[in-house]
Amino acid sequence: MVQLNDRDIATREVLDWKGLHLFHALPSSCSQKTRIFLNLKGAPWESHVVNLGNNENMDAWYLGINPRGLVPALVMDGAVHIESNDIMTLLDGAFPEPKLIPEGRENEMGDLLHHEDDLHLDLRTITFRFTRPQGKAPKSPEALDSYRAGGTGTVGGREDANKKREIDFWEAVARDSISDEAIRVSASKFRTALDDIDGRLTEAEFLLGETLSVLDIAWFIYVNRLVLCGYPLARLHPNAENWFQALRVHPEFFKEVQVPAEYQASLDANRRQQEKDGATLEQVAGL
Ligand SMILES: N[C@@H](CCC(=O)N[C@@H](CS)C(=O)NCC(=O)O)C(=O)O
Repeated sequence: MVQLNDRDIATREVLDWKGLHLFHALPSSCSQKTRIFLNLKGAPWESHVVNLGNNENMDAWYLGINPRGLVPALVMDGAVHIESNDIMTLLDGAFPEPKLIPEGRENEMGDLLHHEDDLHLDLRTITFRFTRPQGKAPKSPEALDSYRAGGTGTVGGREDANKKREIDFWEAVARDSISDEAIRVSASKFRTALDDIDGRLTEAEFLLGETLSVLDIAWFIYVNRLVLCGYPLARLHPNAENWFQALRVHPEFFKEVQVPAEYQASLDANRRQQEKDGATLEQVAGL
């Protein structure tokens, strides 16, 4: 569980905030997860939108709240929590209705969420290759300098390696763009994970049995993103497709995955270009 220590936090004003405050970005997958979770809980929360397109997450003020410079981050009665899965786990205790981590299965859930989180950079790799035109560095050198310089750099009182991992990722994308091989590796991890999910769904309505859990929320969001990138879910994992479509119509889920018309138009233009080049996700990854 990642709760920040007092000395990790440079933006001191948040220590006085009462109630639930979520820092999040509209199209961010990890933010979508936490918003769906909060919708299901019906818990009151205050929204603080962080614009990733403008690199607001890399400025000193936000890094003073989350030294990793990532969204989401939760401030609850002056305590700062980061990591979307940890935030949902914490809030499941604080707002027990409906229970979204089944009693007695906390350790199993912890392992399954850990596995999901391990795939996050793979999701980002696929996203940045298939949802935007290639050839332009996603983060400017100036933004990365600000990212390097801001915040305490510690999490839980210790030097944190995650920011460097993020900067390495953005620099590698700027230098080498995202190779076909990187796509094959990431897509194959998802194919394996989704085979497992498909198997689980032959026997039950949800991933952990007959009731909805945090694991469904987390994988719903990953699947949503993969489908947006052109992953052939219905062909490869028909049970997962049915589960995904059934969840998607629920208002708590539906409203968080709406794509603004302008963004959809740019996704469609990218897809047409990929089709012309014979370089869709299906083709590059050999799915
Ligand atoms: N393991 C973290 C990952 C958080 C993360 O990578 N968030 C992305 C958005 S989904 C982000 O903040 N990206 C920063 C950027 O795009 O500049 C979590 O689950 O909260």
